[in-house]
Amino acid sequence: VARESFGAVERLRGAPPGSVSADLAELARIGSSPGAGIERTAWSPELFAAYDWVARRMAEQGLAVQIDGAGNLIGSWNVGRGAAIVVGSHLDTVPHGGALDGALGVVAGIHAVRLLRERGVVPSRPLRIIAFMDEEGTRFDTALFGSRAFAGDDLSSLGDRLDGSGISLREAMANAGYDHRAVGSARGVAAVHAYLELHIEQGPVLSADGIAVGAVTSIVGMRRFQVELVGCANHAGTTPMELRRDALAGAARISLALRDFVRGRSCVTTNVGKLSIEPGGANVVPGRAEFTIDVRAADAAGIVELEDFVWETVRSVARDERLESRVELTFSLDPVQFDPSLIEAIERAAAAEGASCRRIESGAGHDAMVLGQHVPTGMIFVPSDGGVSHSPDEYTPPANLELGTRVLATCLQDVLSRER
Ligand code: HGY
Ligand code: MN
Ligand code: MN
Repeated sequence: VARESFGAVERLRGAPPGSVSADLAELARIGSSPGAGIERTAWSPELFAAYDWVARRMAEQGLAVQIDGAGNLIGSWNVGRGAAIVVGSHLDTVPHGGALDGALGVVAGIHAVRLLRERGVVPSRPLRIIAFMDEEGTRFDTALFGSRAFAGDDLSSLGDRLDGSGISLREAMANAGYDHRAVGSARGVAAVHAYLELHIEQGPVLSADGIAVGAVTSIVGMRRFQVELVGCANHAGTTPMELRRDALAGAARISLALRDFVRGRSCVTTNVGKLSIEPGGANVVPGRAEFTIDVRAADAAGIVELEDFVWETVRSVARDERLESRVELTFSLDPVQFDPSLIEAIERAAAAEGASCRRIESGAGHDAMVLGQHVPTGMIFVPSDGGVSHSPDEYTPPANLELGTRVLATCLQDVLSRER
């Protein structure tokens, strides 16, 4: 259940027309419902309505607009020569999401083009603004789908993934006019010179310390699992406690074991965020539980250790509770370090714009963690009020959104003028 919105979008709406903040408030109408925030899941009509809105904004800035075979929306300033500089993020959201996660990076990219034109900058290379398809993975557990396709990863095995209503990714793509077999055509990373992404921090650090800009140094490694436990549904009043094979009890034990394992360690997290049990009666012992596990660690050794712990914990709890278990690793990405010269370029750009800046690690995943495995990559964070994100209350003051956008534009200008 979404929390009551504190009017985050309304506060953005008060910003001057034509500003990044006002544009984000307008975009936030698409997929929003009262009290429940914004929901634009992968391949949904809401997401494509957002694409239409953004495509119009791209065209207004003179960008050539196309959508590739993986559903990535691309606006190109076809100028100069050689490999392109790409600015990206995403327009899909989590359930009950906010107005800024992802949307900021795309809208700010378009405004950065506007600022460069106003400053008379003619880029020496093509500049592309990309909204990557399905960063969140909310619907099919296919996080970072568009950026992984763009990077050339083989995603052909994901077509059978089902959403909550039993529709496969292949079908959802077909319904939207896309062919799952053509995803490979989206490979485009070879023609990228560097990648930049502006995003809200989604954590409390910058906001608590009153810092306007984060120069991101790294992103945590992530693993996601889908787990199924099968016990035996039975009468809740007559089945003796010691004879039960309760799938929910197993799921709860696993969730708590993971939590206890990472407590007291730094830079590691675990989360069980989706759980369903069957048959689902107040007077029936849960016979089946299905749930997700998301684990993250800042370094490579930490993520390997966590992954091993997940496999071992599910196995041992299932044995102890006399449950059958099935575990599938659905997503795996290693930690990424960003390009030192781009981190410095972001710091220079912040200084040039008079913005306070500090280096910061990201505990959230981003399209930049995919691109960063292939090309020089940098990320700019702006503060999240109270550290709130993945919530309708996600908010960053308009002044910070505009400042972050200027830092992005200045950083682009810097990178373009240096020709590394
Ligand atoms: O899951 C994440 O960290 C991101 O928000 N997609
Ligand atoms: Mn997110
Ligand atoms: Mn995001």
